[in-house]
Order: sequence, then structure tokens, then C-alpha cells
Amino acid sequence: MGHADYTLHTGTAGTTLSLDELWMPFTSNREFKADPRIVVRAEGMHYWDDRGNRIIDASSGLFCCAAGHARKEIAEAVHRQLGELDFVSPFLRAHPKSFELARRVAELTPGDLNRIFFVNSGSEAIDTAMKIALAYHQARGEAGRTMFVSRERAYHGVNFGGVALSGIVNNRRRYGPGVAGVVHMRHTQVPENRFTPGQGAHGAELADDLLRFVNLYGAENIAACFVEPIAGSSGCLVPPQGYLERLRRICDDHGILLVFDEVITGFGRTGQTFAAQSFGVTPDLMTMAKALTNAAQPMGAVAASERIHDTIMNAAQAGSIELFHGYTYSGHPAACAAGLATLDIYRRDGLFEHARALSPRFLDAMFSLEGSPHVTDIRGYGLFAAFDLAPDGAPGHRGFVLQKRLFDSGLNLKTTGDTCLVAPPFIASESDIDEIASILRRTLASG
Ligand code: PXG
Repeated sequence: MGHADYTLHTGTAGTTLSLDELWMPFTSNREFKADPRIVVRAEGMHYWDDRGNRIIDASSGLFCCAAGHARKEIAEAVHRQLGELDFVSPFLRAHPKSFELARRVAELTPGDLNRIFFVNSGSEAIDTAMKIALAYHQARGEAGRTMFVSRERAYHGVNFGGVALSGIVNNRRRYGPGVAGVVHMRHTQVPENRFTPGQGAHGAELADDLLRFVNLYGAENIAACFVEPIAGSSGCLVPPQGYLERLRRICDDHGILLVFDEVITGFGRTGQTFAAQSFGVTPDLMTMAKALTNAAQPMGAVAASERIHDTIMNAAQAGSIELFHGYTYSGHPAACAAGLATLDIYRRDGLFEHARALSPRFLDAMFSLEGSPHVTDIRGYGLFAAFDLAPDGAPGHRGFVLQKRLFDSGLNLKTTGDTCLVAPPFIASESDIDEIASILRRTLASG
């Protein structure tokens, strides 16, 4: 590889960055470094690049800046916290805000998902939930339950647990056999539901794949079934009507834990606090991250039912560590401060209600793209939508080219292959939604 550097157009006059040393995640490094897009500032709905161009953010960063960018209240809370208590070990020691944030999160979760384990990312939340599921079954004398059920098209992060659950071939293919005993249900993108806003009428019976695994492997070997209530990264696959209810019933009938990965859907994206509440189905474990801190600090969490938590607690010898798991930065003071300030904003500004109220306008705008060149399907729920493009030669090429053209036209949007994901911050106005739709329409029409 040759050498690449880049001279910033604004900021410190003439600052030249060497691009060689940074190995960028989930990016074609060689392509990016030959043709970089550098963002230098953000506020509210917008980014600014180093040339001074304003770019509307239709992806909330990566589905995480739900309250909009650069919220001063969060920045100040983090600053105050670091001046007061920068760090204390989360093992054997604690600080007040970790308890406060756990209580605030527990107030928001459905059912009795009131025991909160903090981590630093969605990927860590997934691995933590897998361990809790195994520990729970061991504690109740069913140590044979070690298998996990996941789903095609699933994205559960990139640690080895999440890779084993992954239903996206590129996230798996280089990384060996990984965790044994994971099987995948079929995904829920059925052609009969094409261009249907909200939950499609077709596909509830796909949940019976879980039953097939029960019959094939024996329920006594299966620990948990992991699903994103709306599969996010792979293209906003909204669950068919009745699908999640059916999964819940099969899990209950066979002692399998149901885990909702709410890393994208959590904190208002569906118009309720969690997708579990939007769809009226309560899981046994729930993972979350991203919008928990509005992305001002890295943080994730697992919410466990009191039953699971208490079973693990009560099975351990008095005085022993009940769960041998945790991270140096579990419940980091700065992340907790960011989380508390974020939840305050969501509540004070009624942002989840705003997301719910804006959803019909947003979905209308997104579904109005039906008929634009190359658009083969559109899906959406709440303030989350996706549209698929017909491939142009190599899979992913059209999506890749489009996201660059959109950025250059003033719109930031995440693509996965040839699927475009739209998830605006909840502070969006109706005119922001119209602007997003019109840039999309124009750019699709011109190429
Ligand atoms: N679960 C879900 C449902 C996610 O969407 C993770 C777990 C992992 O979170 P962390 O914080 O470890 O990244 C995610 C993350 C994309 C994209 O291309 C999506 C995510 C991350 C990076 C890219 O859509 N989601």
C-alpha cells in the first residue's frame, strides 16, 4: 500500500493528517484513503465536513445519536463527572451514578427486566447475555442447555459470541468455527410483504423454525433464542404480525430464554422506549447500547429479569462471586453521567413521544421512494426504514456508490451492501424529514 495523507481545508490552517496509521473498522481502507470524507463538527441534525459543507444526518451517527448531536447537557455532565470522580474499580467498589443509572434504566424496561449489567458496547452486551443465559440454566440444574438459536441476517456485534450468532456471512467467514452449537432460523424478509409499512401480514410461521430445532436437538440442550425485534443492520426487517408472539410461546413451552437485542431499537427508535413494548412481547433478557448515552460515551447494558438474576444469586455460595464476568469499564463514571443526562433529555423533551408522532410522516416520506430507479423493496417502523437497491454488478457496489453520492449531496446515511438504512435523530422536524426524502429522491433519480 502506498502512502496517503490529507490536508484539512478548515481548522488549523494547513494541518496535514497522515492517513497511514489508522486501520479503519468496517471500511475499505484503501478506497477511503484515496478519497476521504472527513467530518469535523456536529450539532443537532447536522454534520459539517472540513470543507464547510453541511450534511444532514439521516442515520443518527450509527443509530445512536437519537437526541441529536453535541448535546451540551451531556458534555457538561461528563466534564463534571471526570473532574469529580474519573474512575473507580467496578469490582468490589462502586460509585453512586452506576446505581442511579441502573434504576433509571430499570424504570424504562418492560416487565421485571430490572437487573442491569453495564458493559461498553453492543457486542459486549451480547456476549454478556450469552453468559448470563448459560449461568442461569446451570444454576437451575439444566447445565445441558448450551446451544443458542439465532437467525439469518442477524447482527449481534463482532465479538466471538456475536459472530457465532451472526447471520451475515461476511462477519463470519474469516473467523473459524467460533462458539459451537449455534443454529439459525430463517430470516423474515418474505416477498409477500414487499413495500409494506409496519408489520407485514405474512411470515409468522417462520417462528416455527425454533420448534424444528427443539424437535431436532432437544429443548433440554437449548439455552436461548436471540433475535433483534427489528433486524437492524441487515435492513430494517420488521417482524411479521404474530411472529414475536409465536417465538415467545415456543420459548415458554420449552424453557428456552428469549433474548431481544435492542441495541438499535432501544430508547425510542420504534416510538416506544423499547421494541418489546411496541410489539407487546417481553423477553427474558434484553441487550442495549447506542442511544443509551446518545453515543457521547461508549456504553451498553444487559437487562435481566429478576427471576434470572435471583436464580443465579441464590445458587451461588454465600460470599462468592455469583457471575464471573465484567469489564474494567463496566459502568464507567463518565458513561453513567452521560447516560443519566441522556435519559433526562429524552424525558424532558418527550423525544420518544416525538418519534412516535413523527413516524407516519417519516414512513410516508420513505415509502414515497417506491418507483425511484433501482428500488426493489422498502420497509419501515417507527423512525427506522430501509430500502433495497437492485445490485449493479458486484453485490454492494450500487449501495457503496450511492452513500458517497448522498454524502456529497449533503446527506449522511448508512448502507449495508445494497440496502440503505434511514434512522434520523428524534429531534427531526417535518421539514428535516422532507429534506432527507428529497435528497434521496433526487440522488436516486440521477443515477
Ligand atoms: N447488536 C445490534 C442489533 C447492533 O446493531 C451490535 C449488537 C453491536 O454493537 P457495537 O456497539 O459493539 O457495535 C449492533 C451494532 C451497520 C452497523 O453496519 C451496525 C452496528 C454497528 C456497526 C455497523 O449497520 N450495530
